[in-house]
Amino acid sequence: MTSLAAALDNALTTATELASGSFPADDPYAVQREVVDLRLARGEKVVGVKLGLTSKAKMQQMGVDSVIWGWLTDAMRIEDGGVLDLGPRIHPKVEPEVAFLVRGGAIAAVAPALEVIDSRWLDFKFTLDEVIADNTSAAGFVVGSWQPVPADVDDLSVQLLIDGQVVETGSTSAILGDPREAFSEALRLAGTLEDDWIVLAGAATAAVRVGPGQSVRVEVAGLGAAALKASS
Ligand code: 0L1
Ligand code: MG
Repeated sequence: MTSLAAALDNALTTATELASGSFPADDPYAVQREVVDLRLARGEKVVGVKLGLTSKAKMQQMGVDSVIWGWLTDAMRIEDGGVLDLGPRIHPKVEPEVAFLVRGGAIAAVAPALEVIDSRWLDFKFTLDEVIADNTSAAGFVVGSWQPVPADVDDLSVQLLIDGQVVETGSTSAILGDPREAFSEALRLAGTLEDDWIVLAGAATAAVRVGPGQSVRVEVAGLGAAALKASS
């Protein structure tokens, strides 16, 4: 086990931040796998994968031109309308996404989704290698009702609401031009996608900090909504 994986796992389980630059990471995806294996050793199960940095804005911010990916586990899942426990979080943010359901290595259905990201790095500041090692900041997710994939899934309007107020608006086109591209990237990067896994395609807008007691909702035109409530 690398010292970086151990430090990231400690940051996760104690909700404390690590200072960027503290550890070298020769192979950030190998460290990421170690971090996820520690979660699996505690009884969690892989339920899918997520894509990150799928919008041009986020890629430019990190100075990269390709997506990153990480693992989703059952412990990260929050039921639609359920509670995000802020107790074990450091500085959580929410972002509006779409999720795909996998069957036979292909897309079986789509749903509106929320991702909760919570970097284990101090002040959400990190290098690309560091955020990859940190399982791409994955912390939680909500998936709404599965729907057949509409023909215009590449340009559906998306709204993120906090306590009933719209705080971000965007389009599914912000996700690699077409969120189905994110599914293809997930398949390419993960090598295999198992039946009933969830693929979180990436954010349609910037992420927004979520605080105690806040209600968070994503609305995707034609797909419906998904929601969570942060604990107080
Ligand atoms: O899901 C994401 O796009 C997050 C990727 C990591 C960068 C971040 O934490 O903002
Ligand atoms: Mg995301």
